[in-house]
Amino acid sequence: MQTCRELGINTVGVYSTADRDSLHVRYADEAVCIGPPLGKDSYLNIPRIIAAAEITNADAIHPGYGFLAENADFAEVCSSSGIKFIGPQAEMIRKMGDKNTARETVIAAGVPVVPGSEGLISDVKDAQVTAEKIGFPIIIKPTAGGGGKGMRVVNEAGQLEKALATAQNEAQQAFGNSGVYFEKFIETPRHVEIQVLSDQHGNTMHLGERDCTIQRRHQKLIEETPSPVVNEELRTRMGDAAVAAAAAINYEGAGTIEFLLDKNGDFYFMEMNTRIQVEHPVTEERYSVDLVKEQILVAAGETIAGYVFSPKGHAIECRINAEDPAHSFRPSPGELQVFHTPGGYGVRVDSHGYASYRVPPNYDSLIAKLVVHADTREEAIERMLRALDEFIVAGIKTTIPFHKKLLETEEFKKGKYDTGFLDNSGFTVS
Ligand code: MV4
Repeated sequence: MQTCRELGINTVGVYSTADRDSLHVRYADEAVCIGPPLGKDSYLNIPRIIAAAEITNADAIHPGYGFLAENADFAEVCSSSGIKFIGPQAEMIRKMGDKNTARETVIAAGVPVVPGSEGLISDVKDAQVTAEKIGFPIIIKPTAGGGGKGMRVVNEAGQLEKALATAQNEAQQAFGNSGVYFEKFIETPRHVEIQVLSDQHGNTMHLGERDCTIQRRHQKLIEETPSPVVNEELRTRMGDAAVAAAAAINYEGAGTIEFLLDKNGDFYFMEMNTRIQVEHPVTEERYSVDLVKEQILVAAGETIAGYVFSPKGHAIECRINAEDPAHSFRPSPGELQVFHTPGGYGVRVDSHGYASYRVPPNYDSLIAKLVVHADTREEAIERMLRALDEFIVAGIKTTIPFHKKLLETEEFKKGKYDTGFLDNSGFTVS
């Protein structure tokens, strides 16, 4: 909505009854209530959203980064209703949404993947033979999953039969699809993803990487660019691989190719996110680009041919969540009695909150993205610590104390951390 205001495009916000007071409702030129809090009755209800678009005469829908943002059926209904879905075509979402199909698609495009099964594994015999060939430990992944949901590590042959059955059952329960595939389990990797942008004319480019290794139970907490462990040579190789993956499906829009980076500096395709992501602002800061504006322009048929970026400095995002880091990050909804956001040179806050706003208990706990940009990583860390000190929230618990402590650790300062850091290192906030 902020971008549209600058572009002279009028906006309609949709909201559930739990979100009446959210800032997106006030930023919109018009707002339509689409139902009660439960997703199926509002934000996941395709007919209600299409109805809201039709009564307001909307030309296009920006799906954001949750709910229906990667729902191929929704993209298809938009298209057949004459509404431009700001994102890729339904077929592209479908191909990348099925993780085994995505894997096969990028293999054909020459993108490196972790050694694994050829296709889905259904029977125990096939599982044993394939796992022995790959070598333990292996990881069983649901093809309809993503973001780490429903994955299982198997350390030895004796555990395989039971693990396979459990994984298939859980996949069926969670996704309505029991399909699973195997990969060699990479120990303590880093999560490094590449931002791509494609237009409708066959042009694809990448905008470098984001290091999203600081996660807790598959929830990212800090993202930064550039990655402390990616040099120009590696960036070029990962960027080329990401562009090849997007080009393989004739991609359109902004997308992210997720890679695992192992201790030896080898990288492997994990999955593609066919949406703008929460952490896109760090790329915006380093590349001086409004990625949402680019999404809208390519959706309108503009070309990206001739785009040249001059990345500069270092950007870090801390996710400020309504959670209590001293109590296992349990949700902490409620009124923002005080909400003083930091500012000053190189500091950006994206939020739907304000003082007196009540964070509802219904949805994701993210209440603000605190993003800093500086010339160097060291200065960015100092700037972030300064901004975290200025950020005052009262009435609820937030992840601010967690970030203050984490940014002071030697591991973070040196950039020497991996995906096991939060879940296994014993790092806590009291
Ligand atoms: C893996 C892996 C190790 N080996 N695949 C989790 C999220 C999903 N996108 C990929 N995930 C993983 N896939 C192989 N073959 C370890 C993870 C993983 C992980 C990856 C990135 C960041 C944090 C993670 C935490 C646990 C597991």
